Amino acid sequence: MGEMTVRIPVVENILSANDRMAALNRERLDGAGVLAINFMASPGAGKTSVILKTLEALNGRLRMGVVEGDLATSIDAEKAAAAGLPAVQINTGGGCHLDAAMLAEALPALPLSDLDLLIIENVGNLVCPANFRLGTHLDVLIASVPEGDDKPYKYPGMYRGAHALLINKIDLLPYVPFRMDYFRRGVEILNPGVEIFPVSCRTGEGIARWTDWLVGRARAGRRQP
Ligand SMILES: Nc1nc2c(ncn2[C@@H]2O[C@H](COP(=O)(O)OP(=O)(O)OP(=O)(O)O)[C@@H](O)[C@H]2O)c(=O)[nH]1
Ligand SMILES: [Mg+2]
Repeated sequence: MGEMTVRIPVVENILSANDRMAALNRERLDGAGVLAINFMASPGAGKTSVILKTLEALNGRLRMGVVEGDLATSIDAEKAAAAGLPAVQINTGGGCHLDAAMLAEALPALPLSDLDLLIIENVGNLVCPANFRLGTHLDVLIASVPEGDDKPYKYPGMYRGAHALLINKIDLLPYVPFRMDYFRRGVEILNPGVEIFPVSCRTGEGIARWTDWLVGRARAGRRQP
């Protein structure tokens, strides 16, 4: 028996245990009427910045909380808490992604019944987080202009699964080479019709369209049985 035939089933077992835990998280979130979003992006793309901008632009339309995934620090959770958000920190101890069990541990620390929206900032990484469902309703990918326009082609797994895509730092378009049509073509091949929001956390451009969409999704979720 080759090595691969032993290894592959082990990975599958780990993933299905994670999926079971993710289903429990989903039940808990649905029970509390909370729309939960998994923010994924490379390090520094602007996950925390988008969270803070979203809070500002929502202006009370949705009651929001956050879970901050990080290798080792609580820097982002402190920023969120300072902005007035209920925030929980998960440190992965060097792990490159959050998993459903980590989220299950974090949820009781949040006032779920007082929230409409929970944003989970995953660990900055364009590979690992795509493989672990958390039980969230929407996977949102945040790309950013300085990362380069080839990222959909190089990290297809992440782009394929996303329910929405933010392109952050569009204020930098005049300063860095980024072919928007080439980028969008790559996205379209992997994820046809995915909702795309070009935004800038620096200037605020595009943020209102994103938060209006979010409010619509949260309200639609609440109408579901
Ligand atoms: N020019 C510009 N800079 C931005 C924008 N959004 C975020 N930044 C900057 O990008 C850097 C990283 O932003 P963060 O929000 O910390 O990114 P992150 O994805 O949360 O980073 P990690 O949590 O470390 O993975 C910071 O210096 C931000 O000020 C933007 O729209 N335009
Ligand atoms: Mg961050």
